[in-house]
Amino acid sequence: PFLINVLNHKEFLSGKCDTGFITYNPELFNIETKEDKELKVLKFIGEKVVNETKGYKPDFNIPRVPRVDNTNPSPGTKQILDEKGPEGLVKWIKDNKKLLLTDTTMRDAHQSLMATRMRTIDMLRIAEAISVLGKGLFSLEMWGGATFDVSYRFLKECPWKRLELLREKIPNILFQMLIRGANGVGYTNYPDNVIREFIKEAANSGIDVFRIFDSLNWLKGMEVAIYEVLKQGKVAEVCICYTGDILDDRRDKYTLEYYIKTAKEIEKTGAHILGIKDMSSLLKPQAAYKLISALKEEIDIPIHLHTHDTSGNGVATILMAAQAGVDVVDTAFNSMAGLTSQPALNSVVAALEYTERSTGLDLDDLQKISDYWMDIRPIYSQFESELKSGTAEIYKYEIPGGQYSNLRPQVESFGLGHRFDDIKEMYRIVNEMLGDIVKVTPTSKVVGDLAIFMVQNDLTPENIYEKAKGMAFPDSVVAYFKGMMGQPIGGFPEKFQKLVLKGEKPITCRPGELLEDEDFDKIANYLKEKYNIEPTMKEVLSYAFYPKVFEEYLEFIVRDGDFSRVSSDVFFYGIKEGEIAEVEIEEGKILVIKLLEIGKLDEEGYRTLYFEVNDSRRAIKIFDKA
Ligand code: 3PY
Ligand code: ZN
Repeated sequence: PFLINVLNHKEFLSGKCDTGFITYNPELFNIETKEDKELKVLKFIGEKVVNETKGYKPDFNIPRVPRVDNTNPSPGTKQILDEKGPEGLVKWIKDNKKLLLTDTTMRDAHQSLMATRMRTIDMLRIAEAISVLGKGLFSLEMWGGATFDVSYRFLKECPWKRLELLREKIPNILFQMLIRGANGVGYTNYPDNVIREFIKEAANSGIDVFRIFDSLNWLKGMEVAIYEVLKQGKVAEVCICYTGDILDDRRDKYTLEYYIKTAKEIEKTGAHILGIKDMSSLLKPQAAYKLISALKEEIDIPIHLHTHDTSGNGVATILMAAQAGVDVVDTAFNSMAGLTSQPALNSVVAALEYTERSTGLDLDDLQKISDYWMDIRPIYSQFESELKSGTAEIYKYEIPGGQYSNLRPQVESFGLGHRFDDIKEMYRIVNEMLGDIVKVTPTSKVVGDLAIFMVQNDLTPENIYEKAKGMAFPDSVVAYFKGMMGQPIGGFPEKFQKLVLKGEKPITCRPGELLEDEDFDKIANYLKEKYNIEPTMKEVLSYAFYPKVFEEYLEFIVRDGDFSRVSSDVFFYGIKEGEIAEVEIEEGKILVIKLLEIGKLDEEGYRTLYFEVNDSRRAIKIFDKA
């Protein structure tokens, strides 16, 4: 059966396979019969129905996938990069009068709105339509940030495969990822060779634009990543994270001068594009105008603005930035925009029609893509926050979009739901205690963890030095004060640092200088022995970033099955009584499954589920954990 699997495989037939082919397609080893797979999928559905949804499933619209002819996709920005290189692309951007747009729907928008849960299958269904109807977009941010680990951790699917499959279907628009400098796609510093190899593999798999940031705006933390992106011949978009308020004269740390100085330093690194990363939606419209106008005078590389709509002022910020001459802006299709996500793409396009900065994009075409996401979004509603409107209080708390929608459930998990307002206030106070720092993954987590810790233990800025003397602070806080996330502007508050480190010495150099190189061969051998696979570099890297999460993923695939082809309504809700669903268990193999009945609880605590599968009756027993 293994040989048959190989001979029938799409990549093998197309001759596109290389040495990684066998390990990279774990399904080849599924020498399982169709019956085994069928049983696994029935068990998976049974578990959902009995132990998660209790038989409840909302009605979902059938997603409207626009029909397009993509036999000859129009050349787009991807071709400009491939033909002219990063410098050619930069020249093209600078010669352009139009406002260029990035769509973030497949990365930051779902990360910020629905806890990063969007599955590859939902992206793939609209991918060809995006390549045709969205051909004029500058780029698609569709990888990196939290999507990497969430993909393995909760969706049980391979992020590398997502990248490669999307690349096949969208050959004409630049692909963009978010990389957290020396933290890569993780939450802590990794050895330099992990960052370098990761970038190399990502570039080879289809990433064109690497948006690099450091969570303290510490340039040293981005050095390795910048150098490697340049070496790979890809686009290095290096960020300043925006914090504070340049319109407020009382705030003298993150001033216009500070941003100009940092932007100049970034330009000197060889960066192709300056990214302004306003993760917390703090860049007010007039501030955007002031900042972009000044930067346009001072630096020569194009400017790409990333903001969120948490404050409700997102579109205004984009429009003011456009007026000041920003080159590219981040937006998300309307049905996936607003709130903690990006400002609305279709609305920005409409607002700029018949003006100097008109985007040249077709609103009717873009509407079709937005309609598709509108149909998909309700499937993920269980992951959305309760936030119903933009909030101006974000200017006070400075909490990043993704963290803001996640904070309440996190606080509730500590049993502190009733003290949510105190925790937000403490977040603000903790930021002051730390000396007003840039707050973005992972430093935003430090501030969040510390705020929760302080409220939990009734600590205040006044009593902490006595009361917390013997206390062990959260791991993230210790790592921060040790210097493992880099050096904050203005240094660490010494007294606080001493309290947390309890005599341990902090570092002041780049953490990567102290970390030993990762031993990739050792990881490969370990995976090979334990899982009987021939691991690719991508798999080795996934393990290097997230050993436990990656192993749990491998174990899930072997034990429970690979459900990446199962549609999302079935993946999250199973099938309800009386419903008929088409379930793809492997490429081209579709089972028509009807759930006839959920049986009563028996004496041993099981329920029998009766199915009709391709016209045959099947029954399975599931233990009811309730
Ligand atoms: C991430 O690091 O995932 C972010 O989106 C930071 O804003
Ligand atoms: Zn963001």
